[in-house]
Amino acid sequence: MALERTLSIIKPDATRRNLTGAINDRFEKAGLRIVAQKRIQLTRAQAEAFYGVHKERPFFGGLCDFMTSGPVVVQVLEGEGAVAKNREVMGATDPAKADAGTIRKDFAENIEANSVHGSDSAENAAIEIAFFFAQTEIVG
Ligand code: RTP
Ligand code: MG
Repeated sequence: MALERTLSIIKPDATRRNLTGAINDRFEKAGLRIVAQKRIQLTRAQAEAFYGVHKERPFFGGLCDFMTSGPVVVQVLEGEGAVAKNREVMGATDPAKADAGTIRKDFAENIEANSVHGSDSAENAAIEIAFFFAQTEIVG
């Protein structure tokens, strides 16, 4: 499997509860290397643009409210099959349905405040990484 990169976001419910280090520990123990990272406050426009694919969904407004409710940590994770590996470590969107030992099972509050985002394909990963990072900010 090829070395891949994926975009991860530690969401406001997790930064609020000081879980950044605990979540990063899960990534690193799974063999994902954090090759870029910054803590930022998303603007409403950034949240709406980032989640533009969901704009017709009923949860879109609430999701943008939540994602701008506090700081997030955006990061680039690198590893063999990083996109799928990260989704595996994150667990299902709804923590009630997530497997034991996953980040969402152990830390998420509910289906919306679910602690982490991870790109869902290599193609979207490239788009999402470019949304937040210049090439010079990523050091593999
Ligand atoms: P993500 O994009 O954040 O990695 O999560 P995902 O692929 O597992 O879930 P997705 O379907 O892309 O949904 C994006 C985010 O929207 C919120 N959501 N709320 N209230 C709801 O029913 C609902 N469904 C989704 C979650 O924060 C989800 O991660
Ligand atoms: Mg998604």
